[in-house]
Amino acid sequence: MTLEGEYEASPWEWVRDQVETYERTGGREANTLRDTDLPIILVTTRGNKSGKLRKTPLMRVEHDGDYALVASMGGAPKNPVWYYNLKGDPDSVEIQDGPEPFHAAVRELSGAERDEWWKRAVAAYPPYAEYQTRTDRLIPVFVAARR
Ligand code: F42
Repeated sequence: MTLEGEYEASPWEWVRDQVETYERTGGREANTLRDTDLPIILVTTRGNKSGKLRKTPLMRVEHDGDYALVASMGGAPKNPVWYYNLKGDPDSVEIQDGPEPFHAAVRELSGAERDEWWKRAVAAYPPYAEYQTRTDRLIPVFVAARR
């Protein structure tokens, strides 16, 4: 299934470029975080105000076919906007990890389940641990499963 709606690119140039190249090459290029060899995925959400489709690269944290989505935003004091998009419309989500996107169901984690996925997230991308020390908010973690 493909989400219906108008796509609005990120205002951040490096993010916009990564999304464009990843999609154009079916994930063969622009599939790592810049200056690293750590893999990323693309997540499509629906804007909670505009209703437009937004595409967000995130680090790839995969386990048994499910993915953690870590709303770290580099340890900034505020959640990224896509956090609110996911909360507002958790049914309008697509994940791309390779050539084709797939429709996903997401939910925010808490307690032991969050702890378990947080460990996986830090194993995949160690700077998440440092990001947590920079902010008072508990960095939100979602799990996304193929529908
Ligand atoms: N960010 C993370 O939080 N975690 C990661 O693991 C991560 C990895 C990563 C890897 C590669 C890469 O290129 C980027 C990576 N990022 C990661 C950054 C991530 O892709 C996002 O850019 C970042 O998290 C910020 O997300 P954001 O949703 O806050 O994006 C801002 C810049 C943005 O797009 N703002 C738009 C704008 O026009 O200002 C708004 C987009 C939007 O969704 N608007 C809503 C709407 O309805 O359309 C409503 C807006 C509102 O006012 O509520």
